Amino acid sequence: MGNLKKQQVEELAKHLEDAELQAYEVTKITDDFPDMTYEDAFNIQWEIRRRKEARGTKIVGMKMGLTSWAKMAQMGVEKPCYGFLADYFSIPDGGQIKHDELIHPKVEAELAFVTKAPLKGPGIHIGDVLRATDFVMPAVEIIDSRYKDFKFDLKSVIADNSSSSRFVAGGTMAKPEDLDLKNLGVVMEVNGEVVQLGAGAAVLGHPASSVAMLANMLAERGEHIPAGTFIMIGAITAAVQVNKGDSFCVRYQGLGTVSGKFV
Ligand code: 0L1
Ligand code: MG
Repeated sequence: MGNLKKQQVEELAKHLEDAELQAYEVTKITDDFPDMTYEDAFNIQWEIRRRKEARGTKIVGMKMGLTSWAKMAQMGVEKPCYGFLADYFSIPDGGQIKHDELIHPKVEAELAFVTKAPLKGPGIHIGDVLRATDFVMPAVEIIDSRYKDFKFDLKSVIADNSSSSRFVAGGTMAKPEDLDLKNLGVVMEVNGEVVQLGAGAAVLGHPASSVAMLANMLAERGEHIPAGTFIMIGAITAAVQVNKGDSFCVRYQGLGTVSGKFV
């Protein structure tokens, strides 16, 4: 059930999207709307998506966020969230990310699943996801909460498209049956120094669980994951803050690297 009026949802969507497009910080929206519900939060996110699509922006994928227990504990939230990926979020592997277009970006090592069959919740489980997966590939997310000092609660962050801002997909694709997804090792380097390590199981025990959770969360709104969807599963490592001039390289066991530079 939502507590916000349609006009309030539209105003909050504009408020948060303006902050994203013009790269400025705002305070978390639950400060002013303490009675807003999770449904209100997703209504705001979907309204931001509608605004972008109305301007001709293409939606090129989905992301799950806060999917590691460690990160949920770190940010003080109780469950994962999802967001959408817009066409202009995509940066080529080895490419440049304009730091001035962002507020306080952080880099996260993730994997992406690309589906070959639709996934319709509720009740989707890892087996359904693996059967519906065309291939898995490395991906790095650049998150950039629009909230001051990255301070938020779960409802505020959902409304803010789960801090989505840029992503880099690269490396080598592989069929899920050829990967040991739970044990898949990831090493993140910033400016040539190892800053984070992790394995696939950091994401909800198995990377495919994240895709299953997305299908089941979308089902709550009558939505599903169509065939051919690119889905980022959430951070395997902690998010690392980066400055202008920093470069990163994430090495994925058996799947190559993903790199980029903040300019
Ligand atoms: O992609 C993520 O895991 C981030 C989701 C939003 C929380 C954050 O900004 O840290
Ligand atoms: Mg992420």
